[in-house]
Order: sequence, then C-alpha cells, then structure tokens
Amino acid sequence: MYKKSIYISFCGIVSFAGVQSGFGKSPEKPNVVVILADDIGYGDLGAYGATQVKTPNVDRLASRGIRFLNAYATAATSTPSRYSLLTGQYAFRKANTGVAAGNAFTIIDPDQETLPRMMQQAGYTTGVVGKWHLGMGDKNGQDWNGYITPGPKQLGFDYSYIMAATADRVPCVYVENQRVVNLDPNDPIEVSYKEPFLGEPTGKNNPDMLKVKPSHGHDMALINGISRIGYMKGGKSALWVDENLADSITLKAVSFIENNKHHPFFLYFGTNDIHVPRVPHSRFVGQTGMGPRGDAIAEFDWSVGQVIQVLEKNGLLENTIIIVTSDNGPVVDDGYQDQAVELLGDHKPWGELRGGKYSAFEAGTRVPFIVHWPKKMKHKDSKALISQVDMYATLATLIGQRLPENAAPDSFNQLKAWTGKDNKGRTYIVEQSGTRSIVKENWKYIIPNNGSSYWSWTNTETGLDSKPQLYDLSKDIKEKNNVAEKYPEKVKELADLLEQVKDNPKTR
Ligand code: NG6
Ligand code: CA
Repeated sequence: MYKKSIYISFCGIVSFAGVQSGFGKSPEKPNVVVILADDIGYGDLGAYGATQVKTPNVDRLASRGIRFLNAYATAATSTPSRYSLLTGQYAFRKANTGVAAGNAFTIIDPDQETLPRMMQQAGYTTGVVGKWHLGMGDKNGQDWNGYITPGPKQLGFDYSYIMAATADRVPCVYVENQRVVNLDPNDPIEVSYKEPFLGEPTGKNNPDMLKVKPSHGHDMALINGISRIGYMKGGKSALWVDENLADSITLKAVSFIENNKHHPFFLYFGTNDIHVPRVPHSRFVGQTGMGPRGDAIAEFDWSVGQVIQVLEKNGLLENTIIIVTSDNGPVVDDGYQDQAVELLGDHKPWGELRGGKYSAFEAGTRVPFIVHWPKKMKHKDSKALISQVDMYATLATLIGQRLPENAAPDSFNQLKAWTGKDNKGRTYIVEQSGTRSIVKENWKYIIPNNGSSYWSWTNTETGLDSKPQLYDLSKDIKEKNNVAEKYPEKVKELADLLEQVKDNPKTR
C-alpha cells in the first residue's frame, strides 16, 4: 500500500514534470506517427458511422484514444491542406499552393520553418512516406534522373519515400531520399505537363488499352492500363504498380519504425488511399460491395493496422502518439469510371454534413481526427474545435520546443484538447475552398463568390454563392438554411474576423 502510494505520487511528479518540461529532457519522448489519409470523408470510417465498410484498426484507435467530432483540415484539397499541416501557416498566405502538378517545384521554401525540422531540433529522427504533393526541385524543374533538390531533406525530413504528387499524376514512380527508385540510367525519365511525347501511348488515343477509364480528364500518359494527368517518357523499370501502392508505401512506413525503434521518431505517413485512381490490391477487392472506393477504405484500414502492429510488437504503442486524419473531404466520382457512384448504396462518405472535397460546406474540410496515446490519455469523444494547422504548435509544446517568432504563424497549441482535458479547442476555424469560410461557436460564415454551385462532373456542391452565407450549425448542421439576412451583425463580425486573419501575416 505504502509502496503503491509512493509509486503513484512518483508517477504524478513524473507526468507533471513531463508536461511542464514538455518531455524536453525526458528519455521517454513519445514517438509521433501522423497517418494522413487522402480524400477520406467525415463519414467514411466505422468510428464515424460507416457500416458498409469495416475499419477495425481505425476503430480500435478511436475507441481507446480521443475521437474528435469538430476537427478540420485547413483546405478542401490536398496541396494547401498539407502545406498548412507541415508549416503551421494558412496556405492562402502563399502563392502556388493550389493542387500541385507532378512537376511543380518545391512549394515550401527551404528557409521556412517546418514541423519536421522542429521535431529534428528536439532530437527526433523524421521521415515522410507516401503522398507528398508539395512539389520538388526548384524553378528550373527536377532532375528525375539524379538528385532532386530541394525536397523533403531540405525541409526537415531525414528520410523520405514518396510519390511526388498523386497516383493520377505523372511521374508514376517512387522517389526515395530524392532519387527515383529502380531507375535504369539507360531509360531516363522525362516529364511534361504540356506536350505528349512522340510514340508514347495516351489514354485519349488508346481507349482499348484502358483497364480503368476516365470519367473526366485523366486521358494523358497511359501507364499500367490507367491514363493520368501529364505526360511521361522512360523510367519503365521504375514505374509503380497501382495495385501494390498501399503495400509498397506501408512497408516503408513499417521499416522506418523498425529502423528507428531505439530513439524518438516522427513519421508523416501519407497514404495514397483513397485517392483516384482507386485500384486496391486483389485481397481487398470485393470486400465491401462498394467497388474500388469502398475497398480502398478497407485497404487504408489495413495500412493503419500494420502501423499499430509494428509499434505493438516493439513495445512502442503505449508511448507513441498516433494521429489518424484526412487531407480533405470525400468525393465519389473524382474523374475515373470506378463505379463509386453506382455502388455507393447507403454509405454516406460525408456523414451528416453537406458538400465534400472542393467544397466550402462542412464536408469539404471537417474530417475524422483521432489521437491515440495510451500513456497519457483515456478514450473520449471530443467536440473541441481543432485544426490540422495546430499540429505544429501542439507537438512543439508537447516536446518542449520553443517556437521562433517567425515559425508556424497560424498554429495554436491544442495539447489540452488533444489529451481530452479541454473541450473547447480553438476560438475559430478557417476553411479554404473556392472561397474562405469561418466557423466560430455555432456560426458558420462563407464569403460570397460567383463560382458555380457544383464542382463540375463530381456532383459535389461547391458551397459557392454570390450572396453571403450564414448558418447556425447548432440547429442546421446540413447548412440548408441561410440566415445571413436575419443576422447582419453576425455576418459582419465573422466577415471582419476573416478579413483580419487574411490581412495579418500571423494569427498566433
Ligand atoms: C483534380 C483531378 C482529381 C484530383 C484532384 C486533386 C481531374 C479531372 N480531376 O483536378 O482527380 O486529382 O485534382 O486531388 O483531373 S487532391 O486530393 O490531390 O487535392
Ligand atoms: Ca486529397
């Protein structure tokens, strides 16, 4: 009894000191694994209400960690969303942060402070595996046949194994530590987003060779029976196999953990699932009855399971913070005829929300967000308002790193929310889409915009309207009843706040 109480108070002191010093000098720094899904919506996972697809691994994390219900990506598409996560800065502050081509140059400036560099400074080994989509190389382009720089290394990642952009954009090769994997020097790679290469097949000219047909665009370079955005030539031995994408990158994520198990590590694991083209491995095909989109969710869950397993096997699960979230909301038809629409059934990728990927409505940016850290937290469902832009300052606080003035200008420490001790979180959330929106308390305001109300063929509502929109989310989570005319002061207050956020270089 006596021993036990000493033990308890000792633990109390340790954990108190741990939080105070932010684990700065503690030998037990938690590892951090961020699993960032692509295009997984608020309602796509079992833990968030999906029933037609089983996601036992994600659900296990949600049932033991904190399941956030009001968590946001900063933008409704990938590049700006990822930019914010890694820099702690809203992407609308910086030019060229729209959806990046496969040959876009580095969007994050090597002089900029980044989340992985902050982790390095605290003694972490850092790695990025999977989807990058933040550009590589400089204004002169990329040397696909040599060392591609700047890249993840220059931005703070010790190790990288990435897809430069997306699976529907060339070049369709893995890049490990900034060199194309399995490249035959006698078959050099050329990439163009302007002109096709003479003699190279395109989807447009060879519809009979396609195993997955586009529904929109995606008719350029034809690789593995799938036509993409952009043209490429050469690099035949380096081309990825779409069916093996999840296996290949998950294996690298697992190896990174194995290789670094003896010291603190930070892994940023961007899955390709469930972005188009959706071509899951045969062992997932048919698992959900929803076709490739549903099966890709099952495959995503498998990847999460592999991460859990390797941590568990090495006794690291207890003191590793695992975060599972998504870069933007869901889309059903995103440009390939993969039966996502036809086989959707009762599944609701957007849950109870309106809109989806690309949208100013809630489903554009409100995403699943789970924080799992058995050593420091118990299960809870949290309604705290949190944003991925806060990951930077929150992790800095956690590991005791002071942020320099110019770092992470829009990032707030949300450690208390992350550990379930605070139910409020941020005071407001900014969402970037075809326009900008803000959520504060129960109110949501969307800046007027003349764009069209549907995102082209995807059948997703953009949420754009030439009139100001104001919704009371406490009564109208589906954003159906625009009350802007009824509450002009509220509109003004939120519009002013959004202006201030934009006009000030930082909000932190
Ligand atoms: C769109 C693509 C879509 C997807 C998206 C980016 C077409 C017709 N559509 O332009 O398929 O690639 O860009 O998605 O080309 S994101 O999740 O990486 O932002
Ligand atoms: Ca995405």
